Amino acid sequence: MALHTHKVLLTGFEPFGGETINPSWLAVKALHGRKMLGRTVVAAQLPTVFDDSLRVLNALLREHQPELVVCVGQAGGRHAMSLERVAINVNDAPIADNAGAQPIDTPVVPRAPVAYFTTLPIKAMLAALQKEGVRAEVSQTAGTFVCNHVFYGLMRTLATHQALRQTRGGFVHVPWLPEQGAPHMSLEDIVRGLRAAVRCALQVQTDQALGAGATD
Ligand code: PCA
Repeated sequence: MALHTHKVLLTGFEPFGGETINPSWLAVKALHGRKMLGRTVVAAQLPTVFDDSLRVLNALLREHQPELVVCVGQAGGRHAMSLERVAINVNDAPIADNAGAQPIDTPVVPRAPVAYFTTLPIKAMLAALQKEGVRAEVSQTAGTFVCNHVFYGLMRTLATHQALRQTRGGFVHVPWLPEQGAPHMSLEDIVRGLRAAVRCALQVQTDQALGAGATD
């Protein structure tokens, strides 16, 4: 049986689409090495590249055997931190990734299920973020670009690897920073929101346990 390492893995992405910063990486980097409820946060950057992103993520999962994984990405145009509910088995890139690839209607993993749900307690996390005064929402789509690709690959790996069977994981999209355009959120709020989200996920196993209701 795998040992529990008491680690939380947070990932952010490198800038993409011609931008020079990505708030997802800046935010998780700010939490690297922090202790949360007795666990140590490990932050890592993923390439915004379809192929390489999952290679890097899977290597991090093997190395750290984390108890909890939250992958974070930028979603320009969203006004709130988006707690993603579902990853779908499709790549349909609206723009080229950082290696110039633009897959259209290909599976993330061939002959694998259509979708996976997050195993994070997103309703409890929503309440935790709102209590912190950070704008948040449950989102029903992580898109069809590299973020959904990573989210699907994460959930597929967690679902199929015996050594990771106790690891829970999911995906959070964050808005632009003020210097990138509107709508935006401050880095301070994004970091505070992620911290509250992780602490909540460490304390609450599932939303079923909470009996949480619908959000809309
Ligand atoms: N956001 C992109 C990929 C990398 C990132 O930060 C997305 O939403 O797919």
